[in-house]
Amino acid sequence: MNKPWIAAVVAAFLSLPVAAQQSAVVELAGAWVRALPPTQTNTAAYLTLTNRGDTGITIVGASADLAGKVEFHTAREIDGYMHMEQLQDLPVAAGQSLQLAPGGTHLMLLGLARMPLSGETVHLCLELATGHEVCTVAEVRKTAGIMQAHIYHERQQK
Ligand SMILES: [Cu+2]
Repeated sequence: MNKPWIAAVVAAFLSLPVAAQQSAVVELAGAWVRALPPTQTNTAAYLTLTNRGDTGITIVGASADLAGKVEFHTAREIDGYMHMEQLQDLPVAAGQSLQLAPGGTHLMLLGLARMPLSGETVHLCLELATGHEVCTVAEVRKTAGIMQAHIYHERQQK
């Protein structure tokens, strides 16, 4: 419609070779999704992301099977209660790993079409600031109790 929109498309196209190069150095490992009771419409996903490249990367978006929307959250304990805060992006410096794990930063799968079952797999993709995507297959694992209680419990054990 207007010019900034066209410029963005051209810029995305021009940056493709760089993006392809970057995706090769982003490694996703150990991805899993927490299976909650079927009445729940949201759940969390965890994984370890390693930037094996020599430049920093920024994860700006994510998507997953069944989820209407995926957000980046970080869990923090305030006055003895666990709170989740949304993060806009996840920067990962060159050579660094980012651990998305219970009790800390995680992917929040919102507006699920249905809760995935234990033993199923969920296709999970992360979008880099370059516009490229890196994807992985996450294993769905069951858990007892509600997510908040579980996060708190795991926190206590550290
Ligand atoms: Cu969350």
